[in-house]
Amino acid sequence: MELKGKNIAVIGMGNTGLATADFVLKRGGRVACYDQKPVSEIKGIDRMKSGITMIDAWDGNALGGCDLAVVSPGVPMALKGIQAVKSKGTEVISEVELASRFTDKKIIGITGTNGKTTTVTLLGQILNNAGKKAGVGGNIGTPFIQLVEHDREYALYLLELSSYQLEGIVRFRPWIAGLLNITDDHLDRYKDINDYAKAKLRIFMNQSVDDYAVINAEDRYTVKGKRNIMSRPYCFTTSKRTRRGAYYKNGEITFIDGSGYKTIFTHNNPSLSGMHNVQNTMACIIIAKLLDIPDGIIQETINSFKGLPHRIELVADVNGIKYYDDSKATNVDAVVVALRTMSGPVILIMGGRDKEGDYSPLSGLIKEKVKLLVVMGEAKERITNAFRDIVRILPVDSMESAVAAAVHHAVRGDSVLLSPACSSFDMFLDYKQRGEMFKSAVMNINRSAAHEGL
Ligand code: UMA
Repeated sequence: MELKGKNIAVIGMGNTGLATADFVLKRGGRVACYDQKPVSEIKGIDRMKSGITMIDAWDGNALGGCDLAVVSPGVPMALKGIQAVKSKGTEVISEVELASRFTDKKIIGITGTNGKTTTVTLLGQILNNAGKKAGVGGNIGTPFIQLVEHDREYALYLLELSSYQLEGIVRFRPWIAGLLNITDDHLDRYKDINDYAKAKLRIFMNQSVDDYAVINAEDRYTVKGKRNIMSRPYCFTTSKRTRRGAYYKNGEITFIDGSGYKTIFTHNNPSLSGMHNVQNTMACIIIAKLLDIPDGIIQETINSFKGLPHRIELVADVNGIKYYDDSKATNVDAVVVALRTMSGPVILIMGGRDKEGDYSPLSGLIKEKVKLLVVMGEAKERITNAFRDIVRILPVDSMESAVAAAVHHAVRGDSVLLSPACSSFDMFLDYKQRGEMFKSAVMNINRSAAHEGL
């Protein structure tokens, strides 16, 4: 694809927009950018010198003359301005689509509501340990377009893909596409879960019979979506056997390739505990086997994998009270997973920016395990309304107050769990900052407990 002399509109100037603008400028294109924030608040824009025009009023007409518009994941495709650009006949795509047009390397794409980052991280380590030079990025952090800038360094790409990124693909075609699960999320952006599932299932839309689909056989929406897939399916399951894919029983994962060939892996690393992590590990095993990675390397990497920060991360044990940072739990299903792994009474900290999902799947677990629910952020009221009849609720205004309230009510044997079920953008930069604030509040207690000789 030729970018020289082309007028490219870049919508949203976060990490994706900045990397896209950089990429286009380096190839001799002209860039017109839009962001709802004033230019003075856009970090990193200064490093781009000439060739870039900022548009400060967004009505779609301002970008009417562009050859192509590249939309950042956080900017909804349904925005009026974007639809206006489209209606003028301009192609509107996501950055992953643009990046894919500049590489011939094979792509492994992983999507799903939960578990994407763990799966991509574990698989990235398996590839690395096998000596395969993979560019790892996408929703996990480094924009794909930034990796493609160094295309020659990579043998293949491993991408975490969000529904937002998949909304804007046209020809993007992963050689292996993995879909881990689909549960309620981002319903502030999608009409309903079917609409959200449709966006996720786009990961398979350009695959052919030469490609592979790695699919959760126990997820209602992924199984439904499987019917329309052209590529070769490999399923993973924890409750039955499969003819081709992977299944789990009593601490063992069996990979089976459809011809009768089987190989067995053990799964007993505490950093990968919980059935959700068994599923993530099975997806990794299937993909690693498709890549002909030796069993020994796969097994060793699974055994030595350390859990990720902000995912049911045990941050402290003070006076017999355990503190868990699960800030990455930005939807209801992730909180279900976290609560299932807790033993003993739980003080749960929830809240943040509401995604308009249904909180009721949490009712049973809250009734059974949660002794106090501390709520914060914009979703405070909706969460309170959902659970006021089944648990004691305490509203707070900051992370420090949330942790202080939890400490006040906790006794030996309890767990304090930050698992918000919401995004963080109402009070924090992102889920990482939210998790760090929780950790530092917990560490402060830890210090004062030590000081008081407790
Ligand atoms: N903006 C607008 N108009 C809007 C919305 C946003 O102008 O209507 C502007 C904002 O002012 C801001 C910019 O767009 O300046 C932000 O763009 P962005 O939200 O796309 O953020 P990026 O920094 O480009 O990060 C994105 C992903 N963010 C989102 O999808 C919200 C990052 O995933 C990803 O790591 C990065 O691209 C690289 O691929 C984060 C995320 O929260 C982790 N993802 C969601 C999730 O995991 O649930 C999908």
